[in-house]
Amino acid sequence: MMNRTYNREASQVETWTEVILVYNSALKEVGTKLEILNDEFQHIHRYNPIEHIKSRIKTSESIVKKLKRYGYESTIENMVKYVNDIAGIRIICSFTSDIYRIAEMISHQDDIEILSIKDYIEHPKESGYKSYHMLINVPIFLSDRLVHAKVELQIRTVAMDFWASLEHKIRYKFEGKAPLHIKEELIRCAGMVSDLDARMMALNEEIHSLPVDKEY
Ligand code: 0O2
Repeated sequence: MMNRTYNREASQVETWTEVILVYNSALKEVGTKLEILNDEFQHIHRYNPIEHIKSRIKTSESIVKKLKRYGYESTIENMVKYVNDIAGIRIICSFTSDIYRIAEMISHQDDIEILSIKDYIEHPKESGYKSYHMLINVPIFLSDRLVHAKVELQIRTVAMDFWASLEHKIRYKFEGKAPLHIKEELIRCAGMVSDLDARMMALNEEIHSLPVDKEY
């Protein structure tokens, strides 16, 4: 079986349709892996670490925009090589501890190669953005060959996702030049999100440590 790696031998990628087919397959592969992990976790620990999953293929317009920002020509070769989030999966968890649990479970899977990790929870962005990003390389078995595709995983809590959605909307509306008081308020809200996440996690841990048959 011929081993063709999309990220490394991008020149062999023939058509846009074929590329999108591969990235779509990568989303399906990783989606199934995540569902299995969630089901098994539910079976053993009686709860789901994943609240919900959103996946998407980046639009051609956004791909072209990103390539332009990076200073590359809009070619299929460049897009496969330089745009890391053509296939993206957002995993929304209840608690911060679930994020690291999921990340660890994924990194233990032999067929997945971890290309990079960005922990914006430990090191939030200047904007206040918090999320855990993993760039992974996934094998796809086609009818006559094996190919690989990059998938960007963004793992975050419900509260982090709520914040990121509004901040994204604001950034988009003002094209990155939002009024200072809005930026400052967003940073304050990011602090509240962190506080809420920490308190909810502590509450959850306390609930789990208390016996159920005792009167309080
Ligand atoms: P969009 O419109 O969401 O697709 P890379 O993707 O690795 O080449 P970068 O910027 O170094 O480029 O990667 P990073 O920091 O991991 O960010 C990737 C994605 O995370 C972004 O994709 C956003 O979806 C999200 N993100 C990063 N920073 C912020 C932030 O400050 N606020 C919000 N709301 N989201 C953020 P895109 O393509 O930049 O944008």
